Amino acid sequence: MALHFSKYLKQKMGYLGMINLRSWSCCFYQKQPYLSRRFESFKADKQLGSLHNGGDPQVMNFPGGIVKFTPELKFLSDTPEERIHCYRVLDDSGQPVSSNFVQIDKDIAVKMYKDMVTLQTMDTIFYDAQRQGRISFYVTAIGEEAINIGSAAALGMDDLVFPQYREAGVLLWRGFTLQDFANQCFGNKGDNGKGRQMPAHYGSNKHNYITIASTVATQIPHAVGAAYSLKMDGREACTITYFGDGGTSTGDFHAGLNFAAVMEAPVILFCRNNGWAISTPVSDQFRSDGIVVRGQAYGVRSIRVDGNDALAVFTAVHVARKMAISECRPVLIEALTYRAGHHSTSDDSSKYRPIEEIEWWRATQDPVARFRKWLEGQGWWTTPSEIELRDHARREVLHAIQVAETVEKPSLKEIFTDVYDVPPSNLCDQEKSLRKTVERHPQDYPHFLF
Ligand SMILES: Cc1ncc(C[n+]2csc(CCOP(=O)(O)OP(=O)(O)O)c2C)c(N)n1
Ligand SMILES: [Mg+2]
Repeated sequence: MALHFSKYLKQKMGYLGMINLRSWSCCFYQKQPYLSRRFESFKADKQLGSLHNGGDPQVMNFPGGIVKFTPELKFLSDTPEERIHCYRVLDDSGQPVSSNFVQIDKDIAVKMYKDMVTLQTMDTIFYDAQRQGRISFYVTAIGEEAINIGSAAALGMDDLVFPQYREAGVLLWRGFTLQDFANQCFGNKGDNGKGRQMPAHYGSNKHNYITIASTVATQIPHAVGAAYSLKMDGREACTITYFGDGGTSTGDFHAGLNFAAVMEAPVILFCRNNGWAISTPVSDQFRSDGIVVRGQAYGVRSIRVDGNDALAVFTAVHVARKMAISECRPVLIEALTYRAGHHSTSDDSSKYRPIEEIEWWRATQDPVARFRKWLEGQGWWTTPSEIELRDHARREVLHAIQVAETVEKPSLKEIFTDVYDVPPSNLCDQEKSLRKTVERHPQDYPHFLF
């Protein structure tokens, strides 16, 4: 993406000597006639206005825009009088509370539900596979199935996804098979990443899903830059990036939001506020009213939604996507939810939060059960279809694991390929040293192929 973008700029810069700036900017924006600067005073021909107040002594045209004066010495409050409301469509029992949502047809709704159940099943079985020592690591999306599938269903396949690590469901929705997931987790020859990543760090070119890097929030600037590139190319697509509440304490989050706002990048910034960043509760993470209020501070349109309500998530992303693409602007979504599982297989959350809290969320706020009730209310789902789906999903996941276990690992030489055209000498030395180690201790490396 970055390469493509710099090539594009070079081409444009090359032409600059031949055309005037006005026609350059016309060709630049021709596919987005709706583009306009939101801060008038940035325009060069308006700069004169900043030298006076247009005859009104109560205002001043500062470089960032016109500001009114006040004799009142008033600090902005640190807490709002009321917290930002949370958009919801379905109540806890799956009943619509209003008709203010984007209608979805039966086929899509049923696929959404099937994928939510498949994700839940995959998570449960893969988690157990780690406990049995068959894979080394796993991270579940338990409790966040509506966020995963509701958002994925509202996107176009050309939209690029920049995930954190709890969004395997987006990839599932796009057609990554259970066998693909299992191959990655077992790091076998069928893994796109050639076994170089930790389990559950998926990536797929084919599905426009950028490979997961669990260095928290690094994906945010990437998504913003890629969105900017899509805009430059006049593409009818946006990017979406997911991150947790913990991710918002990084510099990357703030740099990303600011860049997206200023450069008017068509990106959906999707925060999964699940209450916890491993053992850090949100009360130790920030003092603001969550994440949604930060959007306005950066000049980004924002909404807070119920992350356990698949219809609310679908609707918010559907509308955000339209705004991002047609108006060329970023949109921030804060989805309130709860991480109903442990952080990962390396965690035991009962050590830092009450079991009753986890059980309450699982029992009363399960997004899968809520969406099922709505489907049943529509007459689109029955108990026999539920039994068949769960049985089918379970058998498919177990089969995928059994197959993945028997597929051989990528050869050892693959560790050293795909980065350098001609590997540097230190890498060649490392390869020699690794080969010697494996030869000396074959019992410790039974799966290595030379
Ligand atoms: C830059 C960076 N710092 C620290 C970590 C260690 N770490 C891994 S996950 C995590 C918590 C992230 O929490 P959050 O963003 O809320 O996502 P969640 O796990 O709740 O989905 C941390 C601190 C990391 N992976 N990367
Ligand atoms: Mg979190």
